[in-house]
Amino acid sequence: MKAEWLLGCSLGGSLLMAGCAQSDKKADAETGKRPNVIFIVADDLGYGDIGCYGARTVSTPNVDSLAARGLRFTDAHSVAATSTPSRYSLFTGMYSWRRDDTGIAAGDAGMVIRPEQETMADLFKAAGYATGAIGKWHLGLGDKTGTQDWNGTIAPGPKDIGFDYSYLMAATGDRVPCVWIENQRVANYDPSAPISVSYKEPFAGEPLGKDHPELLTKLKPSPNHGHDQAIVNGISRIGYMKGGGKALWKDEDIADTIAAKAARFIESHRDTAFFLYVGTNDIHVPRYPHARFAGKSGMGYRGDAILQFDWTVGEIVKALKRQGIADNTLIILTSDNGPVVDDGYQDQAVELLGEHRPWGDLRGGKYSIFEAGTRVPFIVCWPGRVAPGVSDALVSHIDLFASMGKLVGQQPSDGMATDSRDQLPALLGEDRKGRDYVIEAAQTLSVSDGEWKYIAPSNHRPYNALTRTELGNSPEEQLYHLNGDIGERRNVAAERPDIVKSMRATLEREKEKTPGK
Ligand code: NG6
Ligand code: CA
Repeated sequence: MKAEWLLGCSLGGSLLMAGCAQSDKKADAETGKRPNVIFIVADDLGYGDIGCYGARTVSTPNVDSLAARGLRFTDAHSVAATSTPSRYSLFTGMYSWRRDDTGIAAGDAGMVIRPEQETMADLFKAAGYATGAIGKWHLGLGDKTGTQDWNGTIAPGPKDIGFDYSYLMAATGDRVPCVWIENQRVANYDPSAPISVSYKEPFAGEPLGKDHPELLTKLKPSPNHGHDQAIVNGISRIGYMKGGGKALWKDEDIADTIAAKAARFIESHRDTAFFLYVGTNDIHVPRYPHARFAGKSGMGYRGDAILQFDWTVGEIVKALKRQGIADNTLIILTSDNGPVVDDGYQDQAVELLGEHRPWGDLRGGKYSIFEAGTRVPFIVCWPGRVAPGVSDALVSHIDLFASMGKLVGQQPSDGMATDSRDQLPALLGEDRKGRDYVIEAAQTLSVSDGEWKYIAPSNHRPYNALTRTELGNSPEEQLYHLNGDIGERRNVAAERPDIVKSMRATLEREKEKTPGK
């Protein structure tokens, strides 16, 4: 890691850096130069799912207030249309599609980001920040698939890629193991119920959802979606699991746990600069919100989960205010990928959707190369520094690595984060243009410059009938004029071969870059 101290601390050793962090704290608070940084990454929250992005039938006052005090981006993108590749790119500043092993990770996957790869957490740590990761992980734990010791220390883990503290779900709510993992050990571990996990075969004597629907007291899987294996908390999951006892999570308490752990991290680091990643479980399936929210949106559990997400945001902001550090904390709120309505459980999301449009005016959704797959809510709130407003700048999660590096005076080491560019001026509202183009990934790749969007041909199926998603795959090249056709309805590739040619070339140039170069 190369240090580039912009903050008046040109010191090398980590001890000295820590001292520098302390002594400059007051000055930093005054100048707003060394903010705390919190990333709130929602799961599957769509472009149209929150009030400040146009939702009318569900109310999100806490997110809206963050947007009103901050900068709301209209053209911000995750790198990929599912969680693992999206988060991989966000943390590493490398395109997930340069590797073939960044697809949706199983709950017993090994670390997708290896210890030798630099992450944004490493960057903050080198700048003297305390670092924490709370909530949804989905980037693998341990060395190799299926080899974790769930009854001991799981290593390598977040500590090896820059996070001092972690309190995580290994994968998703719908995947085993259904336990919290704190600093790489199962939290509230129950020695009377040793944990075994398998994605290959069931454990003798453990009932499965597909054979025992009568045990599915909280949620049943949607037909043909799977999610009918291990049963935990009256909900069947993907994967097999045995044991856990009192360590097993209760889905209705997951948001409370995440909010409480985030608040505790904030409180215990009020006197140190910190970087905190909060990955919410909301609004991923299984959606089973706390009774405080259940039935409150009128849209079923999906809408209730949006309310619960909004509440979580409010709790984080409240914790900052209680500590008097809200003005000097930079919050980035975004989503890992676009929305999906039925993603595997009978939660009435489809039936009760009504007028609500999770994707806003965009086409597609989670899993799709159309805009709704990766154009995501993105709010930057830093009251001490960023003027409130709306920005149409073209921005991507890929640039958070280099931009945060710029913010804290660190550069990636050679060969690291090579796809990431410093876009701090755009993130702070000082540059209204942003990137020249963004590249998005689903089963194929696309490139967009904000006005035009080119989708590379793909022989994958065009439609996911289970989730009712238009995936955007076509054996033909596609070109859409987003200015005027934001819904990607009219393929104008044949009319504009000049633009097709230049965008195809841009994509090819990016693909030819060697990772790490
Ligand atoms: C899919 C699951 C879906 C969800 C997704 C991951 C099936 C049929 N569907 O494979 O329910 O878990 O993976 O979502 O198994 S993500 O947002 O974490 O990427
Ligand atoms: Ca997701």
